[in-house]
Amino acid sequence: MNAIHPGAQPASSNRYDAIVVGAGVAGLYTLYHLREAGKKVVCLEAGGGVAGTWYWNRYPGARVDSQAYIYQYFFSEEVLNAWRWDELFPAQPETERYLNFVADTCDLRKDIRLNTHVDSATWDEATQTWHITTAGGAGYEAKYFIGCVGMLSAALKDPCPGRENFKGLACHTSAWPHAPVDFAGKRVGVVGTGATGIQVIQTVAPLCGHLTVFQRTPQYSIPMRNPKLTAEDNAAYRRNAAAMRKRVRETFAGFHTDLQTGSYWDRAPEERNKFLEQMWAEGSLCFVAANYAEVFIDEKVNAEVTAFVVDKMRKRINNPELEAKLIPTTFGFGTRRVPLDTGYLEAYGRDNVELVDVSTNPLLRITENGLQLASGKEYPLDILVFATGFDGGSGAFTRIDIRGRDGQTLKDYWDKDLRTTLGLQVHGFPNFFTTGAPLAPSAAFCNMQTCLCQQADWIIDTIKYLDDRGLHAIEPSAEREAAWVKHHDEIANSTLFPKTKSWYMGTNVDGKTHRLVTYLGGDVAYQQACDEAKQSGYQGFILT
Ligand code: NA7
Repeated sequence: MNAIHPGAQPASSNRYDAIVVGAGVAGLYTLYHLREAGKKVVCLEAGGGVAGTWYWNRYPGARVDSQAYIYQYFFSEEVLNAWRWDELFPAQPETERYLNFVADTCDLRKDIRLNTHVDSATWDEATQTWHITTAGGAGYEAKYFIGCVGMLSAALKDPCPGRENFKGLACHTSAWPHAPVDFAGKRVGVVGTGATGIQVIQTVAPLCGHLTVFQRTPQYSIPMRNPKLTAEDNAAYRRNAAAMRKRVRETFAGFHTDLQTGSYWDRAPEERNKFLEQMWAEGSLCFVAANYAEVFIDEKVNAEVTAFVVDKMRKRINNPELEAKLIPTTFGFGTRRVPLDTGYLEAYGRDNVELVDVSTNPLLRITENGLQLASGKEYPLDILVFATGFDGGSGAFTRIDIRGRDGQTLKDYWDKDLRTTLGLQVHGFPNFFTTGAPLAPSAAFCNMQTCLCQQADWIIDTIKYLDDRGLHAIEPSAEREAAWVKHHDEIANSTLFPKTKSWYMGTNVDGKTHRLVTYLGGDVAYQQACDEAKQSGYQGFILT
């Protein structure tokens, strides 16, 4: 029997059927549906409000990269009928308001404990119970422990030492202050040019006195087309909601548009260019999610699409010196997460924006007055923004002390090898379920609403299956897990993704296993695999 974490002595009122950790997109959905299924459930949330990613990431320019009509939930008629979207790609405040509206409309708050950080979760084999402790000292117990902790919520630590010396504001984008930050006349530094850095840079450039961007690796970027939405647009979304709900589960990446059928080479060169132009004009991730799969598999296709994107970027930058710095040369288009931008490349044409290459002259330390590079050069700053990313897929789980059978910690298990079964369960961790975890589409390559809700549905059905049959626990066998990992790797290794360093591959975290976090067989194949597990009575899983 495992030792129970000291202090885990829950009051009887803290005993639940299921504990959900995280009140973001996946957590709110899971809470609602478990409650509808008659389970006693509580959701523990570290933040001071609901909305997960959209609670924490309130940095200037934060915005969803999926269209509102597919990022929204489809489960509540009341929400669908009452909510009005303002923008096709909603900014953080609108998305946070939406998720709060869902929490209110569905009366979720009474079962959510805010400001409750889960420190540890320990499986007790004898009683088949998870014991959970929180930073505030409260203990909870439950049969099922469900981590909806977010695939991008474990921020990387500062990229260099010395933050305590800095006289200005230094902040990771996911820990942005709630009070407004005044940029007027300020010297701002941004480290990082991923999807987040790009949103910060394009937004802050016109607001601040001087902006210094510290770039290690440039990015390909697609200009976003983001119209304001009308009442008619919203009415159409409501009319189409049932069809859209079905549609997003029929496509490769949970979007409304799907990968092309046939081969890229079936089109003549001018047709290929016309096709790429049409997709580009959409101004969305359709250029990725509704392109040909060969873009991510075939070096030659990738090279041609990359050349198309580079040409678009060159025309926007229109400055040879900047082009040399801002256009990637070390990886092909789409093998890292492609950001959507609004005037990002154009921002470098402003007099108050300076681009500093830190690929060969890295950050050394944060000083009292700014940031110093290895060369010794110091950049005086008032505000320093770390858009340096996350320990994607696994980090938010391993930062909780999760102990399964025989005291095995999830961190040790994943430090040795990052493995899951369907991204939903882990061998040795009975009745522990995950959303957004490695080896599922929801870890990265997906419209999140689609993939997270699909995973939550599987978890809820599985819980009902166990409870309806009086079963105590479920976990995948070691063989079942090995089979999923092998299948995942075969697909991953047939693509170009492993050739590029990125958070997709875990190369941004020292010591992390380099395995593609996201399952690339596509959502439809993934759903089939999940459905097969259910329909076979959980073959390959150990049920007790
Ligand atoms: P990303 O995409 O991981 O980007 C992080 C950026 O920070 C990237 O440009 C990194 O350069 C840079 N970085 C990290 N550490 C350093 C140091 N030490 N020095 C210089 N530059 C550094 O994170 P984001 O938050 O932008 O996006 C994460 C996801 O959120 C995104 O993919 C969307 O799905 C939403 P590097 O490329 O490693 O050279």
